[in-house]
Amino acid sequence: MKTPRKLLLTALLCGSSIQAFAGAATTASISDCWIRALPGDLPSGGYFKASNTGDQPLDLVGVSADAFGMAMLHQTQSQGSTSSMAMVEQVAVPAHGSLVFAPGNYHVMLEHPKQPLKIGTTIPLTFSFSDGEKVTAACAVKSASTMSQ
Ligand SMILES: [Cu+2]
Repeated sequence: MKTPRKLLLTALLCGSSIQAFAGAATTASISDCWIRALPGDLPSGGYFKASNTGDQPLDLVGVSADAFGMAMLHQTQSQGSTSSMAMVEQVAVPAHGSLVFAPGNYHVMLEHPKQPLKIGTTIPLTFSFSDGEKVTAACAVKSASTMSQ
């Protein structure tokens, strides 16, 4: 059993090194990122467009923000007249496609701002993808009445 395992390991190592080489060009990008600032200590929502130029689907697997105590991927789910939010572990960005986070659907939940949010400033959010890429975007802080870009 030792030889096949060794062969398999070699194949895996070769595979990953080829992928690392091919992955030198980034495939994930974030654009149009903005944060809807809510007053006081209320959680704010972050919205953006994630694009994938690769041949394989990519999962957005996490988000981090130094300016907040907590950042999570959320999805708003409407049932009749009520809506609730659920945390999502990952969201797929299709190959050669994009995924839009917008009010009423997917959003980044930003809780416990370390400083009051100022309209007109930008806050960096860092997005992690399933292929190990991390993309940081400067997100414009907009007023609570903003519903879209
Ligand atoms: Cu939420």
